[in-house]
Amino acid sequence: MTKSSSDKSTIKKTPARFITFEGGEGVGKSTQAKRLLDRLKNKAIMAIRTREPGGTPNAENIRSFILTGKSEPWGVGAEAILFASARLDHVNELIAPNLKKGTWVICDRFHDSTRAYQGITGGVNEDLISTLEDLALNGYKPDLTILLDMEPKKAFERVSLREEDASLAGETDRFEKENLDWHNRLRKAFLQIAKNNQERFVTISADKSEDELADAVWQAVCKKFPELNG
Ligand code: T5A
Repeated sequence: MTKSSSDKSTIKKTPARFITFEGGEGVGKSTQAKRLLDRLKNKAIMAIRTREPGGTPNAENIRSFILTGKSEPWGVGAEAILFASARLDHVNELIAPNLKKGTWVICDRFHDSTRAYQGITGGVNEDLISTLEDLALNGYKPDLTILLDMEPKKAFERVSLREEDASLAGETDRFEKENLDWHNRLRKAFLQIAKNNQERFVTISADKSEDELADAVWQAVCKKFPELNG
């Protein structure tokens, strides 16, 4: 194959990768997931963006049940099970089929969120979290997880700007109402998970402009998957 014809076709043939974004509320995960999708598409890579909880009709139903607060009286353990149920459907119906056909998958939150929110911060037993993880992932562990790290107080300032829209849509996130101390513990939980899984995680400070952050994310993705450098 000549050098001039190799770039796009080589990239298209790279194995499909599974990339997740994690972090606290409002750190910019959704924004950066979109930006990464655009960059991959510019490289002629087939890719989709999805989110958790959600991503499939069944999982979106569970999302709305949890985030509108209906599951709160059931307790944090039941919520961990609900998140895992949504995840199992998401993996089986959307993530696995796409990876199998060679499409990269970018997911806005995944199993590390259950470990951080319901496990370390919420107090659900670590063994139960691991069992739920095994069940829900069905072998589909992310190849790369990007943790966007930021002081919760600053991230809340971002979230507050669009709070009005969120309530109009009828989906007020029940976890946003936890106090600052809880969110500081959540931040530490994510950092701890990243430290325990260094082969998979890259932690990036999210306290920068959208463009700067998009560049930092792209750099991390290219470092992990050098085939992107063509
Ligand atoms: N949950 C989820 C669990 O408890 N357990 C689980 O297992 C799972 C999967 C999900 C909730 O469920 C919990 C966690 C959550 O509480 P969600 O609505 O998906 O609910 O909540 P978040 O994931 O936190 O989504 P957010 O939209 O609140 O945060 P993002 O995606 O991190 O932030 P984003 O990109 O939407 O940006 C927030 C605002 O900031 C602006 C954006 O325009 C937007 O207005 N912004 C920036 N502003 C300045 N500089 C930047 N660099 C910016 N980037 C974005």
